Amino acid sequence: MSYTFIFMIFKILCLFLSLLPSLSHSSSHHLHPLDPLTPSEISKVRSIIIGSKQSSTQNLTFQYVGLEEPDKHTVLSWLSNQANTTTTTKTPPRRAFVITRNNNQTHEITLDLSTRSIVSDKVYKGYGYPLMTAAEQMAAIELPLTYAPFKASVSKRGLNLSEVVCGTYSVGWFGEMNKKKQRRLVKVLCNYLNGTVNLYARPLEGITVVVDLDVMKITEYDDRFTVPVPKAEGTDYRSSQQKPPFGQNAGRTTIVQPDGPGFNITGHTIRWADWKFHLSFDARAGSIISLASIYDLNKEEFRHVLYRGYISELFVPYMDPTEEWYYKTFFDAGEFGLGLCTVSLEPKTDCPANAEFMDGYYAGQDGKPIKIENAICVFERYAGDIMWRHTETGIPGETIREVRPEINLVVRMVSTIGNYDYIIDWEFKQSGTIKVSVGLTGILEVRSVTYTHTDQIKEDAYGTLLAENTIGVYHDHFLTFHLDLDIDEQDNSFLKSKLQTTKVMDNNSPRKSYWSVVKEVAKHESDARIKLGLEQTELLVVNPNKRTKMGNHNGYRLIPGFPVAPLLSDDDYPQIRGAFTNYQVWVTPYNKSEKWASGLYVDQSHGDDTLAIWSQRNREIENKDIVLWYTLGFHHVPNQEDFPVMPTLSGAFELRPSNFFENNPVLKTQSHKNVEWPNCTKTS
Ligand SMILES: *[C@@H]1O[C@H](CO)[C@@H](O)[C@H](O)[C@H]1NC(C)=O
Ligand SMILES: *[C@@H]1O[C@H](CO)[C@@H](O)[C@H](O)[C@H]1NC(C)=O
Ligand SMILES: *[C@@H]1O[C@H](CO)[C@@H](O)[C@H](O)[C@H]1NC(C)=O
Ligand SMILES: *[C@@H]1O[C@H](CO)[C@@H](O)[C@H](O)[C@H]1NC(C)=O
Ligand SMILES: *[C@@H]1O[C@H](CO)[C@@H](O)[C@H](O)[C@H]1NC(C)=O
Ligand SMILES: *[C@@H]1O[C@H](CO)[C@@H](O)[C@H](O)[C@H]1NC(C)=O
Ligand SMILES: *[C@@H]1O[C@H](CO)[C@@H](O)[C@H](O)[C@H]1NC(C)=O
Ligand SMILES: [Cu+2]
Repeated sequence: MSYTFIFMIFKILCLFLSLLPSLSHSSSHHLHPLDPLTPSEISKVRSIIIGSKQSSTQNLTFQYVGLEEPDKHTVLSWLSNQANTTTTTKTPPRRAFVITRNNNQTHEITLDLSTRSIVSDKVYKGYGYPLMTAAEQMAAIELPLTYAPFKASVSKRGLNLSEVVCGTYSVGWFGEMNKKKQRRLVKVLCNYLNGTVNLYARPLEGITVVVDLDVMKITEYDDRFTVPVPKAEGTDYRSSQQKPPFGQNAGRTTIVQPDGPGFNITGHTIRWADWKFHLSFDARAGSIISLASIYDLNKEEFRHVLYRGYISELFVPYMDPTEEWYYKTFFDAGEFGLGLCTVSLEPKTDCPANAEFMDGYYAGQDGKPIKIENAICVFERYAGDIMWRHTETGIPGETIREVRPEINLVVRMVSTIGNYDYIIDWEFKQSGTIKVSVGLTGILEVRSVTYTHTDQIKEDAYGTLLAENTIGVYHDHFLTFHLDLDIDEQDNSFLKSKLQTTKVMDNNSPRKSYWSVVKEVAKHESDARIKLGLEQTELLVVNPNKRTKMGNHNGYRLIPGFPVAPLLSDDDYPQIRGAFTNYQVWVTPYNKSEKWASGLYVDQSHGDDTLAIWSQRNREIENKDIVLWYTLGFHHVPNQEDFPVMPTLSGAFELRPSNFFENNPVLKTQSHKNVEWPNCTKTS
């Protein structure tokens, strides 16, 4: 997929683009009940919790701080009151949900910000551990550098310790059951710089360092074998470090919007074309879209589509079962935090020139707010595509041509989890479609080997030889989305429209077969577990209580991406923890506490709180408030082109209206045919 903009064939410098107003967040606006915690609210959370613990705060760390969202009915009644200008609307009480570690215990705390009180404080007794903080990971990666056995390993390899940098890797769970013996561990792996910034390309193979995060000490160390680190040459990806020959460049490109952007952002609420939605930021999920509704011209009202949509988990298992690699089965949202790993976007490269930016905030390990500047960008995308068209030449004497260009609204964030960069786009179309795309780029996780040619490889290498001494290890990426569709109202049903071949039995038709649609309503959760690609089926969420004038049920259709199923065996420990990927589609009844497909505590979890476990209750889902879960997957067999840095590989799915409108909702959409270039200065 290519995202380009209005091509500017002339070399011009558009001064006015830099004059676009940047987003201002006045603190005076009333908070929306789904707004993320503000920096001052995060500080308040910290002081309330520290105040309540008094003496025992020495080992207190904040592993997660976020909004405790109000109940759905509270939000919805706030919203409908909001629309009624004759009543004054009070924002429901602001609450925070906090996970702390204190004296080796995980605390789950809910607190009320307006009354400055702790509503509940429970000690979690299960197996998993919360998100790791950035500060404890920073502390852990420093440990090997002063650890004598590690220093000996480095000099044994003839390397320079001051050129070694380390990173943290969650340890996973592989069947150990003794809770008493369990400790909060992380593995630390190290890489070599000395002449490159691409540290991931030069791993120090053979060394295992295990750190206990609660005592912040190395508790296990092993150096099993030595493989030389791959050479630095050819690994640098910086533009300044590239040497000729260079290819031809594409034309210089930007986008011009003479009247400024066509969207409005008030607080966290965005209005664009006929869409209205709320955009939030969370340390674990990253961007969250809520209350997306679209204005219906026929009904003259906004209609609900998506109550809440976000990435619930991102599971990345690697396929090398050897001692130094087997545990690499990451749950990036639940262990590292897609929000915590969100990076600042660079204007004009990460997002086009017409983008506006929003900052994100999260709590550091000490509970103090940390700002991610330009964490999310919002922009109108015009890629030269066609929204709809028709040329009519069948009418004698005239030719009719009607075309409408496609202009969409994109909400983008990038999460860089160590080596990998994930570009996450929520794209709204005027036709009512919401398209979600994920772009994978960044640097592959590689293993150092002695091979310099594939002909030398006689045994399983678990990956592709990408460069001399460098194996790109096979792996998957599974992104599980929480999609709480509310089509007009909360009570919805999940429908499978099966396309079935029907044999023509009589002799009245020369045809022997045709296909037709057999609709099946999912009554229980078990009816809605779908392995895609096995059947020709359309998947819909419909409102069984609402129909078009023609009598079809109002609905939205899931258009999945390429079907990708997990290949690990069901009894493999990572797959037990990642069992929510066993089906690409699940439907559950709405339950406010069932947010995280991998469970609330994922690090070292045993898979006892996953979507797969909840679904076993086999609850009723017909004509109920339901949540659709969809997993977008990638099997990644690395290619040489992915080295030393990988060109973006994209996957996407769509939620598209299906008998939601009475007719084409973009029939009357105007095209702006005569957009003039603004006053621009020629550069050369
Ligand atoms: C926890 O608190 C104790 C007592 O003050 C202190 O000795 C210890 O270093 C602390 N541990 C960590 C990991 O901060
Ligand atoms: C607005 O609120 C008033 C007072 O509560 C109520 O009488 C009226 O019916 C409401 N209007 C709408 C459109 O909901
Ligand atoms: C936490 O547990 C570790 C063992 O993992 C122990 O050494 C340490 O003393 C404990 N710390 C506290 C504050 O209980
Ligand atoms: C570091 O890089 C330099 C330049 O490539 C090389 O000469 C030197 O041997 C390297 N040192 C080590 C310890 O790898
Ligand atoms: C090791 O690296 C440091 C910093 O990069 C450099 O100053 C030092 O000279 C190097 N030592 C050796 C023995 O190469
Ligand atoms: C944005 O705000 C302006 C000024 O208040 C208004 O004219 C325009 O219609 C709004 N646009 C949208 C998409 O709501
Ligand atoms: C909501 O989900 C949690 C976690 O699965 C479960 O413990 C609880 O019983 C559920 N509540 C209802 C009303 O089903
Ligand atoms: Cu990959």
